[in-house]
Amino acid sequence: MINPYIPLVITECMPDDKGKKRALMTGPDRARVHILMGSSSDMPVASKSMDILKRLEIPYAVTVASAHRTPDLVQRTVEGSAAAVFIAIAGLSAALPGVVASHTMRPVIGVPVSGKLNMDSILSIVQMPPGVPVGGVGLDRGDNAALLAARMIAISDPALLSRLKEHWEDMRNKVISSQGEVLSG
Ligand code: AIR
Repeated sequence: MINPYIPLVITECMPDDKGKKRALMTGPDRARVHILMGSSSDMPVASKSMDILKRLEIPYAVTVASAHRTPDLVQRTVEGSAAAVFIAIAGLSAALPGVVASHTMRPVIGVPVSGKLNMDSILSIVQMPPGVPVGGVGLDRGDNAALLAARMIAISDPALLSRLKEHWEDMRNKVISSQGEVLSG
């Protein structure tokens, strides 16, 4: 039985002896970004965040905790986390980012998950009351949440900033080469 108070996955990417990146399991104190999701059904969106964090070699933790079904677990997860930034992913009445922000002074990025309505989760994240700020990205945009978290951490981490710039350059090159494909096709 998994202890729900211990984050499910904590990954740190380190180069192995062949210079290839490999994922390592490590302790919760090493995570710099903590991803919370309201349900395991939000995993496809969380995976987008994890892919970016792995690529940028940012250690992260992941916990499934619901603002409504397990509010105590949300509080304990936030209070027990050493992460610099939280990414909170939820659909429907997406209270999770706001509840996380009510338990910490660290920045929280909310990711609304798509469903039948979509505006329900978007507005739940964007319409926070004055005094409890939550940043928001687009519907299902776990990737952008991770990139925004990386930009926050990169303010005081020059090595991460250069990895972010490489990522940006790759994106730029893809656009430029797609232009060539359009012209030749
Ligand atoms: N949710 C879970 N607890 C509170 C909320 N708002 C959200 C989850 C998920 C949706 O409800 O974040 O997007 C449906 O959850 P499930 O577990 O029924 O698939």
